[in-house]
Amino acid sequence: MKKTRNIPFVFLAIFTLLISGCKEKNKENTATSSAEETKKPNIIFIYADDLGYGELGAYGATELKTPNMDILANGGVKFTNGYASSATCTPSRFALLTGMYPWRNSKAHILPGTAPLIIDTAQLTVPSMLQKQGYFTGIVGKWHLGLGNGNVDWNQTIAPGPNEVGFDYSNIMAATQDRVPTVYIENGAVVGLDPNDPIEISYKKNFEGEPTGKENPELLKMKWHHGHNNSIVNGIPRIGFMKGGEKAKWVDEDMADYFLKEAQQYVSEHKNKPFFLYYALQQPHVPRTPHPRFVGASGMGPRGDVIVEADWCIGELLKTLEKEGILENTLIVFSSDNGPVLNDGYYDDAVEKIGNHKPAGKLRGGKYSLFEAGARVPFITYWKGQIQPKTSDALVSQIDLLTSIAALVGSKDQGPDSHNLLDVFMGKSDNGRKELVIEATSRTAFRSGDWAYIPPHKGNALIKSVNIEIGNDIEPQLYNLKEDLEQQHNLATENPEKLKELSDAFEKIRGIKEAK
Ligand code: NG6
Ligand code: CA
Repeated sequence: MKKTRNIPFVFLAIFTLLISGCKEKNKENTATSSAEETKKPNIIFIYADDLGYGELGAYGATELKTPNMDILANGGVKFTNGYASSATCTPSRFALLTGMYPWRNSKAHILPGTAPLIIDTAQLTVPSMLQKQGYFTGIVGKWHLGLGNGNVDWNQTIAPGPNEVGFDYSNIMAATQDRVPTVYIENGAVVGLDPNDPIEISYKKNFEGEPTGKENPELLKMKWHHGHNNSIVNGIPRIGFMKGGEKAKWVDEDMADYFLKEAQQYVSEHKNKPFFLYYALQQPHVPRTPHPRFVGASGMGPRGDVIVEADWCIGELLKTLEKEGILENTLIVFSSDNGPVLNDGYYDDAVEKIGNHKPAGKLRGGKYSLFEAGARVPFITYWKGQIQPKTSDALVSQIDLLTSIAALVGSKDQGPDSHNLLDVFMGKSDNGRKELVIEATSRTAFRSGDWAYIPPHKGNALIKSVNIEIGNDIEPQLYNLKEDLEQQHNLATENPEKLKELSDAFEKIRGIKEAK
C-alpha cells in the first residue's frame, strides 16, 4: 500500500530528475562545444642531443633505420632548412626555451654541472608562456641550463631551476650524461638520495681517495680519448668530480627507459588538461650506453645503437599518446640541439664502425661548427589530422617556436628574436625567416636566403680531437647553398656585392664585425 501511494511521487521525482538531467546535459553540451572550439592542443618537444641532419631515414639515411622518427617526418612537415640556434647544447637549449639568441646571454655556453641557472627567472619561456594559457608544463630529460645560484647543495632543494622558469614538473639530468652529478633530479630533489651518503661535487679538484679515469684505468669499462678522465661512475669516467650519493647514481644503460617511463607517465597523468612536455633525449651524446636490448641493433656500434634506442623511445611515446586518445590533439616538434660528432671524448667505435652512414648528410662540419652541419638539424612538426605531410624548404629556427606556439594557443607573448612562423610550422606556408644568426662556441655566422656568410674568425680551422672543421678562417666566407650545399666554393672574392649585403645585414643584427 505504502508503495502504491508513493507511485505519483516516484514519477514526479523521476520526471524532475529527467528534466534537470536534460538541462544539465544541454549545459554540458554547450560547455563541450565551446571547450572544443577553444580546446588547446598538447605540445610536445622531442629534442635529441647531437643528432645530425642525415641521421634519419626520412632525411636520407640508408644505413640506419629510424622508423619512428620517420613516422613524424613523413607524416608532418619535414624541414630541410631547420636550425638549432647553436652548434652546441646549452646555447641551443637556452634559445629554444626563451626565443632569444644565445649570443645575447654571455653565460650561454657549454656549462659544467655546477653552473648556476642561466635563464633569468623573470624571463619569458615557452613553458611560462604556456602556463599563463592554462597549460600544465613539464620537462623530462636533459636540462644543461644551470641550477641554483652558484653554490648548490645537492642534498637540499636545488633551486632555482626548471621549476622556477615555467615548468610545473621536472625530472632531469643536471648537465650532460658525461658530467657529474650523475643523478636524476625531480622537482629540485635528487632522486633516491640517502641522507647518510651526501653528494659533493667539484669541477676543480678530486675528493681524497676517490678513483679517477686518469689514475685508475683498471676500473673503466669505457675508455676516455680526450677529457672525461675525472670521477668514475658505472665504470665510465666523467667530466668533474663527485663523492657520495652512491644509491642515487644513475645506471647509464637504463637512462632511456627511465626518461621514457617518466614521459609516458606524465602524458597519462595530464591527458585531461592541455599539457606541454619537453622530452629532452640524451642520445646520441656521449657516453653512448645503449640498453643491452639495443646493443648491436645498428651494426654501427654504440652510437648507432643509441639512435635506434632513441627512435624506439619515440615510437613508445607515440603509442602512449594513441592509447590515451590524444595523438590527434597533440602537436609534436622533433629536432636536435646541434649537429653530429663521432669521437666526442670516448673510445666507443663511433669512428671505426660508421661505415657508409653520413650523420650530417651532405653538410660540411658537425657539432661545434659554423658550417651547415653545426646547427642545421632534423626539424619536424607533426600533428595527426591537422598538419598535412610535406617537405618544406622554408628557413626556420627553433628560436621561432616560442612566438609561433604562443600564436597557436592564443597568447600574444613573443620572444625577443622569435618570429611568428605558425603557418610555416603548420605546413600552410613556406614563408620562413629571411635571415638567421647561428652560433658555435662563442662565434657567430649568418644565413640569409640561400646564402651563408661566415665572418672572419681566428683560430684553428679543425678541432683535431673531434676531427671537425669548425669554420674558422681569417678571410670571410660566402657560400651559395642552393648551388653548393657542401660549402666547397667560397664566393667571397667572386661576389663582393653579395658579401657586403650579407656582412652588413649580419653586423646590423649582431652589433659587431667579429674578430679579424
Ligand atoms: C665538451 C666535451 C664533450 C661534450 C660537450 C658538450 C670534452 C673534451 N668534451 O666540452 O664531450 O660533453 O662538451 O656537449 O670534455 S653538448 O652537446 O652538451 O654541448
Ligand atoms: Ca648536444
